[in-house]
Amino acid sequence: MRWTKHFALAAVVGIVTLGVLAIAGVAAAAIGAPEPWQLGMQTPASPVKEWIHSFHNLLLVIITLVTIFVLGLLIYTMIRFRKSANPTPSRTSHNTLLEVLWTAIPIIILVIIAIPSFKLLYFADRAQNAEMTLKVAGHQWYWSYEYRDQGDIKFDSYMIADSDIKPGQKRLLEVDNRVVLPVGTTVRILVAGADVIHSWMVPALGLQVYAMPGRTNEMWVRVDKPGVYYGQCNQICGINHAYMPIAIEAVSKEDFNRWVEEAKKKFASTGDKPAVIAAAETR
Ligand SMILES: [Cu+2]
Repeated sequence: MRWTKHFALAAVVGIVTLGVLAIAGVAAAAIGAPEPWQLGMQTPASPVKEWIHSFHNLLLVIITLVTIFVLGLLIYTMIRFRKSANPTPSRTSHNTLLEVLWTAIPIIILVIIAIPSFKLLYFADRAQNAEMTLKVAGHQWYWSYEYRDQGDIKFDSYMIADSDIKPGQKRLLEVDNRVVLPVGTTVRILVAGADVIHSWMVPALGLQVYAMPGRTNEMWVRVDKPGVYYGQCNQICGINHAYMPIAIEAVSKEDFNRWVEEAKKKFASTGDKPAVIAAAETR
C-alpha cells in the first residue's frame, strides 16, 4: 500500500505547513493595527496579551496534533477496511482498553487546556496595585473617557470621517481625541454603557470589556511599548456600530504628564460634537 503512505504523508505535510504559516503570520504583523493580508493575531503589547498569545500558540499545537491524528485514523480505516481488502468484517463490539483510553486521553487534554485558561482568566480579571484609573463609557456611537486621578479630565472620542481623513491616518480607525496612557504603568479600566451594550476592544493590548448600561466592568492594562493601538466596538450596538473606533496612544510617563496639563485646558469645555455625528444621532 505504498500510495496510502504517500497520501497520508502529503496530508500531514499540508497541515503542518498551514500551522507554521499561521505562527509566521503572527510574527510578521505590525504593532497595534491590522495589516492587509495579515494572518494571525496582532503583535502583543501588554502582559495579558502576551499570555493570550502564548495560550493561542499552545492551542494551535494541540489542535494540529489532534486533527492530524484523527485524519490519519480516518484514512487508515477507509483504506485498510474497504470492501475489497476486508470482505468479511469483524463482529467485535467492545474493547475495554480502547474505551478507557478514548475517554481518559481527551480528559487529560482538556485538563492541560483548562489549567492555563483559568490562570489567564484570573490574571486578566483584576489589576494588582493599579497606579491610575481610566473610565470608559460607550455611547451610540462614540466613546467618552474620564481621568479622575488626573484632575477629572473628560472628553469624547469620535471617528474621523472619510471626508476628513488625512494621509497616513487609518480609515475607520483614527479618532479626533485619542486615549493617552503612560507606558509601564498599571492602569485599571472601568467600562460602562451609557445607552445600549457596547464592547471596548483593543486587540494588541488583549482588552475586550463589555460596556453594559447600569453596570461597571473592570479590566486592566500595562502597555509595554510606546505606540498607537487601535481597536473597535465589537458588540453590535446600532447603525453606526462600525464607526466608533478606539485609538490608544501610549507615551512615556513624562510625555503623559505633559499631555495631562494640556488636556486640562483643552477639555475644560466639552460637549461640542461634529455636525455629522449630531445629525446621525437625531435621525
Ligand atoms: Cu458600540
